[in-house]
Amino acid sequence: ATQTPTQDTSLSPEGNPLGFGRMLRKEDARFVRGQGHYVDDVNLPGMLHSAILRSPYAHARIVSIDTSAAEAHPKVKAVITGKMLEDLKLAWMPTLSGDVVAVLATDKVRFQGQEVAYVVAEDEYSARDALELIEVDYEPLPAVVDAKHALDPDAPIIRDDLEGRADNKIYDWEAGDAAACDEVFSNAEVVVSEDMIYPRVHPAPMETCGSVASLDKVTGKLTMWTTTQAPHAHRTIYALVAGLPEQKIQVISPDIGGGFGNKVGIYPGYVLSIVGSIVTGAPVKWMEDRSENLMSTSFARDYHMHGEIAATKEGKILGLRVHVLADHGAFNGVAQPTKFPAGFFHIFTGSYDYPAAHCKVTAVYTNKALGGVAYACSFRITEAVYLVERMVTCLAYELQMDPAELRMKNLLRPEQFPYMSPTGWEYDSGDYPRALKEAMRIAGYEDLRAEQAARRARATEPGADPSTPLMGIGLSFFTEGVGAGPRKHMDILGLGMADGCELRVHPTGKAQLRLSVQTQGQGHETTFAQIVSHVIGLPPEDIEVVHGDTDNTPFGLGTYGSRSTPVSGAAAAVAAQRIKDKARVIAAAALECSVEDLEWEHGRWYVKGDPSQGKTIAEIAMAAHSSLELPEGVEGHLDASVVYNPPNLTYPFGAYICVVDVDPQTGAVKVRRFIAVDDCGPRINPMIVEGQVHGGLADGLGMALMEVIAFDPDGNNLGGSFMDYLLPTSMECPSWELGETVTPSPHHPIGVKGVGESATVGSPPAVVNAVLDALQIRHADMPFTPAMTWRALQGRPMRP
Ligand code: PCD
Repeated sequence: ATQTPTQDTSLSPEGNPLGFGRMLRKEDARFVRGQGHYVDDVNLPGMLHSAILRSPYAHARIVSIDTSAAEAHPKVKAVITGKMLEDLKLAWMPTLSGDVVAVLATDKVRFQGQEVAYVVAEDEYSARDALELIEVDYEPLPAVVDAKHALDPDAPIIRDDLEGRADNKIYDWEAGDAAACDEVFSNAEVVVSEDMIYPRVHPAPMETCGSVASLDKVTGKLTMWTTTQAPHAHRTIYALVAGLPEQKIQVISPDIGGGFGNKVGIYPGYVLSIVGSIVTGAPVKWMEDRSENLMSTSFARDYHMHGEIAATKEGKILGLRVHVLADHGAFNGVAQPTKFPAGFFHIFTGSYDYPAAHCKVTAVYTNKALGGVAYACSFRITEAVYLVERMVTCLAYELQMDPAELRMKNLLRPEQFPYMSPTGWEYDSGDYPRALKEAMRIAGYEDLRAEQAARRARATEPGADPSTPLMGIGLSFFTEGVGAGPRKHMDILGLGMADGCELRVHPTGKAQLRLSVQTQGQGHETTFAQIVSHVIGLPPEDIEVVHGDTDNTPFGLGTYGSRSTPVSGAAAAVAAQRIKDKARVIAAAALECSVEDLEWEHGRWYVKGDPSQGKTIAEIAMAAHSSLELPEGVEGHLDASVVYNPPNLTYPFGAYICVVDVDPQTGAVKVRRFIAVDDCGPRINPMIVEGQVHGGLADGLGMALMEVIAFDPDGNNLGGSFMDYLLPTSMECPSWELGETVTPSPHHPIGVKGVGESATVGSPPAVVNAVLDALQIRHADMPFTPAMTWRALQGRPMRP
C-alpha cells in the first residue's frame, strides 16, 4: 500500500515519512510476470551471433593461429584475431585503473579463459562450433599462481607487453603514520598479530554479461545494448577507445539480472561485438555462458593480509597496522576512484577509537583473470572490515575477554562525530554503542553465552556424546564509507564522480525523473519515485523513473559502491526541492499573493490563514504550462536539473551477531541465528532495505562458508561452474533477524546513507568469528567448508 501524505515535507535530515515507507516495488509488475527485458531478449532484424575462443593455458606464447577452417564454415560471417585488431589499433584497451588489457591476445595469453579469437556467425551454435575449428599453436610458459611468489627474482614476467617491466609488481601504496604506529607498538603491553586471507570470490550475478552492438552505416550511429552498471562511463570510454564520436553512441542498459560489481568494467566481449558489427554491417549479439562469466570476468578480494593490533592489558586498543599482498590477476582492472589504488581499504581502522594506524598494500600481477572488482565491497571496505573485526576478535581471544565487552570498550562514542579517522576519513555521523546494544538485545546475548558455557561444561563430563554440536557466537561491527565521491578527490579515469538528474513535472501533474545511475534489482524505479514524492508530495505512482539509456538520461558515473542513493538520491531530492521552490512562485502568481504568504502542506502551497486558498503541485504544473503571466525572470514549465557533487561520503554502520553449531565429526557448519542491526539513516523503503540486507547476508554467509575460486599449480581455474563454485541457497540461510537504528547523515539533503553493500561487508567476519568461537581456536581462513573446518578442528588449518 502507498502512504498518504500526512506531514510537512521540509528537507530536514530528520525528515518525515511522506513518500517514504513500505511500498511494493513498481518494477515487480513486470518481473513477477516474466516481462523483464534483458540484453539477451534484444533481437534485431538480421542480427548475427558470436562466440569467443578462450585460452586453455594460464600463461603461454601464441605461436600461430589458423582460422581458415572456421572461415570456411558455411554459417560463419567473420573470424577475428588479435593480429587483425592490432592493425585497427584495437588490440588493447584501457582498464578502469589506467592499465591496459588485451581485447584479443596478440603476443601471449596471461590467464586461463583469456580471449584469443572471435567468431561471428548466423546463429550462436554455429559460432561455438566454429571455435573448435580454429587451430592455435601455444608455447606454454611457467605460470605465477601464488601471489606470494609473484615477486620472486626468478618469477616469469607476466606483463612483458609493458615497456621496461622487470617484475610483477603493480604498486606499493601506504596510508597512515608508520612512525607513530611503530612508537605505539614498541611500548604496548599486548600485541597480537595474525595472517589471514580474504579468498578470491566472484560476484556471480544470475544474468551473465553480454551485449548487442548495432552500427548504422548510414547515420554512423552505434547503438549498444549491454549489461552495464555505468552506461554513461561506458559510452565515454567507447568513444575514447574506438575513436567513435560520442554523440553517435547510445548505450542502453535494459533490465539487469544482478550486477554486484560484475558489470562495472568493460569486457573484451563488449568491444568485440562492436568490432563484429563494424566488420559485418549487421547487428551482433554476444552473450557469455556461466563458465565464461565465472572464469574470465572480474573477481573480487584475493587479499593476503598481515595484521597487528596493539592494546593495553585492560583491552584499550592503541593501534593497528597491516600489510597486504593484493593479487590483481594479469591486468589491473579494478573499478574504483583512480587516486585510491587500494580502494577505500584504509578505512580499515573500523569503528573504534585509537590514534595510530598504518597500512601498506603491495599489489602484484599473477596469471589469473582480472581481480579486485568492487563486489559489494565499497572499494575494499569488505576486506578492511574483515581485517579489523578479526584482529579485534583475536585480541579478545588473547586477553580472554568477552568480544562484545572489548568492542563496547573501544567503539567510537556518539559525541566524537563528525569523527576524523587516523587515516583521514571524516565519518559523518553515528551512534555505535546503541547499535551494538540493540543487536545484543535482539540476540539475548547473555543467555546465549550462558547456554554456550553450559554446553561446554557438559561436553567435558564423562560419557558426553562426541557428536554434540559445538556452539559458537560471533560478532562484528562495521563502518562503511559509501557515496563516492566528492569529485575533487574522486574520479575514474579523469571523470569526476558526480551524478546528474532531471525532473520534469508534466502539465497534468505526472512526473518523470531521469537518472544517470542504473538499477540492477535494487528497486530504483520505486525508491527514487519515493524520494521525489517525499519532497513534492506527488504519489510515487505518478513519478516515472527513467534510467539506463544514455540518450535519455543526464551524464553520471553509474551504480556501484552503494553510491546511487547517497549521490543520485541527493540529486533527486535537490531537483525536487527546486521544483517545490519554483512551484511556490507560480502558485503566488496564480493566487495573486506574495510568495511569503504561502505555506506548504500535503503537496500543496496554500495561503497562510486560509487553507482553502491553495494550489496542489499538479495544479501548479498545469499553471506553469499555461498562459498565466509569470513574474519577471521566471520561465514557464516545471522542470529542474541537478548535478550533485557530494560533500563527503555517507557512513552507514551496523552490529551483527551470528550463532553457529558445528558438527565436530564432519565439520559441517550450521548458522543457527543471525542478527543484523543496520543504520543507514532514514529508510526510504524499509521493505527494500530489508531485502538488500537479506541478500547481502546471504552473500556474506556464502563467502564465509563455501565460496572460493581456487587454482591448481598450473593456473587452471577450479571453480568454473556452479558445481564447484558454491553459492548459498535458502537451505543454508537461517531466518534473518533484523533490527535498526536511525542516525541521519548530516550532509545528505534527506539524511539517507547507502545500504546496498552493508550486509556483504559486515557479515563475513561475524560468521567466521562464530565458527572460530565454536572451534575455540584463534584463527583459520575461510571458507569454512566442512573439510576446512574439520581440518581446523584437528589443529591442521589449511589455506584456501
Ligand atoms: N535505500 C533505501 N533507504 C536507504 C538507503 C537505500 O530505501 N536509507 C534503497 C535505495 O534507494 C536502493 C537500495 O536501497 O533502492 C540500495 O541503495 P544504495 O545503498 O544506494 O545502493 P545502490 O547504489 O542503489 O546499489 C548498488 C549496490 C551495490 S554496489 C551492489 S554490489 C549490490 C547492491 O546494490 N548489487 C545488487 N544490491 C543489489 N541488489 C540487487 N537486487 N542486485 C544487485 O546487483 Mo557493487 O560496487 O556493484 O559491487
